[in-house]
Amino acid sequence: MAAAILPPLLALLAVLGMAAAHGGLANYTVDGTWYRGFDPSEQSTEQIGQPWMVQRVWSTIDPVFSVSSPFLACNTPGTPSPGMSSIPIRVGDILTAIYWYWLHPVGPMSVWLAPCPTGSCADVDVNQIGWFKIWEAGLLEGNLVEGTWYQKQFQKWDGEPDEWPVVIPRILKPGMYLVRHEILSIHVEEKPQFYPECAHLNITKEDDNGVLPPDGFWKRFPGAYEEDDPSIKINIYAEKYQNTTNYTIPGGPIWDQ
Ligand SMILES: *[C@@H]1O[C@H](CO)[C@@H](O)[C@H](O)[C@H]1NC(C)=O
Ligand SMILES: *[C@@H]1O[C@H](CO)[C@@H](O)[C@H](O)[C@H]1NC(C)=O
Ligand SMILES: *[C@@H]1O[C@H](CO)[C@@H](O)[C@H](O)[C@H]1NC(C)=O
Ligand SMILES: *[C@@H]1O[C@H](CO)[C@@H](O)[C@H](O)[C@H]1NC(C)=O
Ligand SMILES: [Cu+2]
Repeated sequence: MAAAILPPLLALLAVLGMAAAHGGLANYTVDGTWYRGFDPSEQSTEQIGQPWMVQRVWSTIDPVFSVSSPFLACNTPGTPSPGMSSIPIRVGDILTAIYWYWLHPVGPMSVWLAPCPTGSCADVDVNQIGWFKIWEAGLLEGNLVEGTWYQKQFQKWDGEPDEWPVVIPRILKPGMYLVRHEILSIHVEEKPQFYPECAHLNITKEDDNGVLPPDGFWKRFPGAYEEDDPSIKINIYAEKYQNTTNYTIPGGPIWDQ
């Protein structure tokens, strides 16, 4: 299906020798400052243990297929890199995720935060802590197959890095947080592909009046999604969706205070 929609880009990637149409979150920027993430295509020994690393380790560009996988939280393996650092950012600032050659056009995207209770995100078990969603985007216009999804719109489609900017909520309590970016691609019928990556944030605020979301916004990974959720296990090419121009993003409401 992707081949039918995207011949020029696939041709470009064939030239570049990138056979697999997967990708991931490479780097982050805040206010023009770049923070480097993990690159699964580079030697891990040159990245793990480096003080500049802000992202948890993900060793493959392949998706996570199961809503019950422990790697749904922060990809595979999702472990912290020893001595890694965190991205300094203030509430109200824009965190921009930079993706390599993202290629899938269909499915929702979401951003989640989890406070690190001990103040050190390296000690956190990403499957045990509570996450809340701060941002999401799905189908912007048109139908499920040919319509414009944010996932299609955020891409430059010429091989250049793609940018995904998100504001840190202004009333958030400052502290150390994990940030989790997730792209869910649903272009293959009833075989959802989850692409999560996590980084560590040091969120600051001028005063101490910040808050956390109330009950009802907190989720776990795995746990946030049901296998039989019709938004996740979906065949977008089914005749019954022919004229459907709405899509319910899974995972519950966003906390967008
Ligand atoms: C991410 O940063 C590294 C190191 O600066 C750079 O080599 C790479 O091209 C960047 N990737 C993207 C997609 O911007
Ligand atoms: C977070 O940032 C504050 C302000 O710059 C700094 O004082 C603190 O040491 C940082 N904490 C961590 C764990 O990096
Ligand atoms: C979709 O709309 C077209 C044009 O109105 C109609 O012919 C078709 O039967 C509709 N399909 C479904 C599944 O409702
Ligand atoms: C579209 O909206 C209807 C009514 O709210 C809902 O039942 C349906 O599941 C939605 N369709 C999709 C694909 O999410
Ligand atoms: Cu892919």
